[in-house]
Amino acid sequence: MSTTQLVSRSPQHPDDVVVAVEEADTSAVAAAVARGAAAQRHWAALAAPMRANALSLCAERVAAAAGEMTELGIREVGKPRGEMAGEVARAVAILRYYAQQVLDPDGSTLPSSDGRSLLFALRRPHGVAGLITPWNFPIAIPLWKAAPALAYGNAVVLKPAPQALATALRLEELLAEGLPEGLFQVVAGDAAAGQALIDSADAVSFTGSVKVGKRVVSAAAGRGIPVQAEMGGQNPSIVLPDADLERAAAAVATASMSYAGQKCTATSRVIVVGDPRPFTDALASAIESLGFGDPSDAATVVGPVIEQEARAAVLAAAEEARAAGARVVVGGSAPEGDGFFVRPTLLDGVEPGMRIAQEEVFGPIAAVLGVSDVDRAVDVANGVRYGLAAAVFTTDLDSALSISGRLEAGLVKVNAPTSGVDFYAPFGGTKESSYGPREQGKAAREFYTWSQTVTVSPARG
Ligand code: UN1
Repeated sequence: MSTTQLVSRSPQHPDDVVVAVEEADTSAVAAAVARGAAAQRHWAALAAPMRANALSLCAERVAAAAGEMTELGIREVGKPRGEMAGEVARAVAILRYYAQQVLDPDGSTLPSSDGRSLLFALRRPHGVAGLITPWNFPIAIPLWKAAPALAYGNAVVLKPAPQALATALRLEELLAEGLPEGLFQVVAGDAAAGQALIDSADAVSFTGSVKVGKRVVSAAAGRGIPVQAEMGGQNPSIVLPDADLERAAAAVATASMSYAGQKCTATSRVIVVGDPRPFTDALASAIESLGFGDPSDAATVVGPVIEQEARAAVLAAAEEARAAGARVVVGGSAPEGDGFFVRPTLLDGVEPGMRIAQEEVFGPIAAVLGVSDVDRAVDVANGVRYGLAAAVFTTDLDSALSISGRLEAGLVKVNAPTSGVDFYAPFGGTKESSYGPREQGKAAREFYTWSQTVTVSPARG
């Protein structure tokens, strides 16, 4: 039998192989799910305070390894130091939060129809949660799925993106210090392993592209198991004439370019109401002032993109937009060298129908679209198939409230970057960006459990 090696390379130094392991085949994935199922039966039967203690221990293990995980993330996915350290801190906070959620009410009582019975509804775990995660948040996304899955009594089998495999494998070792054996397992693989996981898990949670997400959703639905998918975005930031120009420019620069724009919540369309020139100038200088280069440097905000194809896609998107009539304001080129760097790129003169304003590039590229009024801004903002995040920049409360209410986006920010989420708040989008129940916060319980309604009537009398 032939085996395939999965290789994860550092995007800033592609010769640096971070990890190379054998790919799990279909039967290895099925075996992991079977081990998870056995472990889950004991785990779900444990007293809740013991599950809470185990998750707290996991949090402490990850916290103790924070420096190491930060270095590994910088090396493996090229996330700049400040953001990577923040992500590891977020991962620890997620574990601590769900350790306590274990002890939250897990159901409700209802009045009985005869006045004598006890009627209650409670939540029960599915069994083994299959998690399929991207490389861009190599520790936070696996944990914002795994922590609630575990807290509510499930086992987890995680199939991370190959580009983030080393970080996931190290996370598996750290969690093994807090959890019973077999409860949190990582399988190394690509599409075939993902399919094998969908074929054997009891619930599937996915984050990644719309194209893959749609396949995941239909495969899981075909088996009749719960599925949620968080997919792409084409996120707008609307700038009104009364916005604080400098602050708005700084926020949009961060939202579009930090971590080289590789977030499903990144701003890729900047919709300016009125004359777009003053804001475009302010945004261009805010972008040019962002630290660009080596992600291990604490001053860096924009590091490399994940791989060669990603860099080529950014350059091709800029060139295609230019050919369609847009202007490259800054960037549009790649520096010499073997790392996958591409300069933060801002385009203006973009029309809503252009591909750059419709599809996700997933890189450090954003487009300015000028519009005449607020109604047009809202129409343009909503005129895409995605609906994940949107922002409005204004100093007028009425505008903020009325525009927020008209935006087709799961997350709306007023005077704040589209990117950046609070792990204790519901997270997800609308339209083609998301499918299924919300992630994170208390909302996660709905996905990782099912509801059972119980009636207990008196045996006598
Ligand atoms: C963030 O903006 O902090 O894959 C989180 C992504 C999103 C997470 C964004 N699911 O980029």
